[in-house]
Amino acid sequence: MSAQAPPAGAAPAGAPLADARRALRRCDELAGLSASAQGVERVHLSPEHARANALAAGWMGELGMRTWSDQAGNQWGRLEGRAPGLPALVLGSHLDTVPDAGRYDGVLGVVSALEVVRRLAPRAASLPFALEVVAFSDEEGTRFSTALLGSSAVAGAWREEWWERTDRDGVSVREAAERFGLDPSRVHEAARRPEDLVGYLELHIEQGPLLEAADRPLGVVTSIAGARRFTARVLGEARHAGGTPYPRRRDALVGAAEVVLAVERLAVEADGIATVGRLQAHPGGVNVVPGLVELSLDVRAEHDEDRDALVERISEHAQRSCAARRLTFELTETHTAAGVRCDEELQASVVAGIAATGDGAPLRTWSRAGHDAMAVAAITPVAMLFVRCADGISHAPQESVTLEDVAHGIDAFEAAVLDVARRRG
Ligand code: HGY
Ligand code: MN
Ligand code: MN
Repeated sequence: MSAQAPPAGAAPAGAPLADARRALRRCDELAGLSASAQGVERVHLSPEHARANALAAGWMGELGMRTWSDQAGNQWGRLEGRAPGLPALVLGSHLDTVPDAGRYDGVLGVVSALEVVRRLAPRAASLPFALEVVAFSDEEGTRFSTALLGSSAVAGAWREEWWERTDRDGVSVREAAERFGLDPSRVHEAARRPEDLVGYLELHIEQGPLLEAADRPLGVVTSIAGARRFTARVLGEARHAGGTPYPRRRDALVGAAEVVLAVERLAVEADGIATVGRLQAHPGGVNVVPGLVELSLDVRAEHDEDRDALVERISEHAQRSCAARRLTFELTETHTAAGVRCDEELQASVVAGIAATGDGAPLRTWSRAGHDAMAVAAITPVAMLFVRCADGISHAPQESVTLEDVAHGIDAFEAAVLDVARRRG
């Protein structure tokens, strides 16, 4: 018999809405740190990233936290527990965004973590762990077509080949890091030792419609899907759009269109998730039959083996459909992340946290979206708390949350941290 979830919209018991209001105000303030005057865009190692880190560092300092930014561009704050130098329970998420982003993806997790620190700071001297907040960068991979760079460095999983990745202006990660004031030769200093950590808890908007459909403000994440990302190329032959008869054409864009439709059909058939988010026809003249098309491919599933089988099916189908048009299909992997199960004990603390808001049997779900917790899981147990977002919208300016749900989320986050403290005595 599940305890009734708090009626939607009910003011949360105990959560001063003021904390949630401040959290949402800070999401708005961070949304103003954007490369674009129209929407929100804040990418790895950009001036906006530096300003967001500085803003977060100021908020951390106000709470009495010791602050530092690491050699991967992540921003940290630390509050000692009942003794100096204890292993830390880390709360956090990311401050970087996708292009034309919403204002809550990642950001809500960071500002909510700071609200929890604000509440627990007066009793930090009784906590059996230090409390840290991390604002990761490059969870999205928007600028350099890979992802989780900041959290991978923290997990000690930095790959040297990432330095040579370039953005659309040809700037490499290495150059961008140096311009940002980082020393690439010291990136390994960002790695945290497992023995210095108790665990990692991340609050994040669900970025899907399940909580709204279940009329629940909060949910527990059981596992996080690992995405594989690719750049695909369809090669044909550029020709005159007027003078070239159809039998003589090797139109790369028509071939790519068949691939895009097959990606959706094969994903639906396999109960997987595959998306083409970007497509570029070359040379791009309106009177030129495209000779080359570059497109992105993002593939996920609840289990890695199902995801990998879907990648194979998509690749085989695309090879065949392109060959039938005398086109060539090439697939290059640009990012891969293994799916991750959330730690059972930390999940239990999240369940206890949600119970403190009146929901005794919270919705549990696997995350279709990727998160920094996936990288951090390599060095410490992780768990996530989902907050409902309107119509499941994310990665778009229409992304939104309610004040009440954010207040419930901060309450649950605080209660989850206290449950971890109780379990650790
Ligand atoms: O792509 C994702 O799932 C995440 O939002 N980076
Ligand atoms: Mn995202
Ligand atoms: Mn995110």
